[in-house]
Amino acid sequence: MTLHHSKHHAAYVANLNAAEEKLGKALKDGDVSTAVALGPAIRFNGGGHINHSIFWQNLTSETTKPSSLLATAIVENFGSLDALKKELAAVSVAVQGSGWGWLGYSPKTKRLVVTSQPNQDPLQASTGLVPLLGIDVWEHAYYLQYKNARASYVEAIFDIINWNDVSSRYEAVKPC
Ligand code: MN3
Repeated sequence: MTLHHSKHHAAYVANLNAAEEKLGKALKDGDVSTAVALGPAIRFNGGGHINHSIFWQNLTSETTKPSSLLATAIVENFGSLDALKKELAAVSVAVQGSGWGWLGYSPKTKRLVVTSQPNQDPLQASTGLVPLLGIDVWEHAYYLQYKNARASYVEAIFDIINWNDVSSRYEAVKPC
């Protein structure tokens, strides 16, 4: 996790800063072609920064549990917390190649949704879902400790989920 934070996340930030600088110059120069060409780099590195910023806050060494509001929503949408974990684990493990498993909130349907995104595609900008809990299933997230056993990594990560953070994110967007 230290390497993941200090090297991988740091690289997304450094590359995003570089792309932002080029974008600023291109826009100032009226160079629309260069500005448009920077789109993929901004999506990838900006997404990497957004996703990892959520990921670190989603994790804790302390024992936490969903707030009563989130717990109620989980039961309404999935039947139980165990059922949510099972669905989120299955979707995360099934990501082809690199990507993220997500628990999100849909402002449109007012429901909790489990889904996944490829690469570093950021959930909200890509789908409109508000990200509550993200599981990084890039190999860099687990290969050092778990080798190729993505499922074991995903199973273990549920032991360190910061449900206080997930609950805060839910309560910030849920309808009153
Ligand atoms: Mn990562």
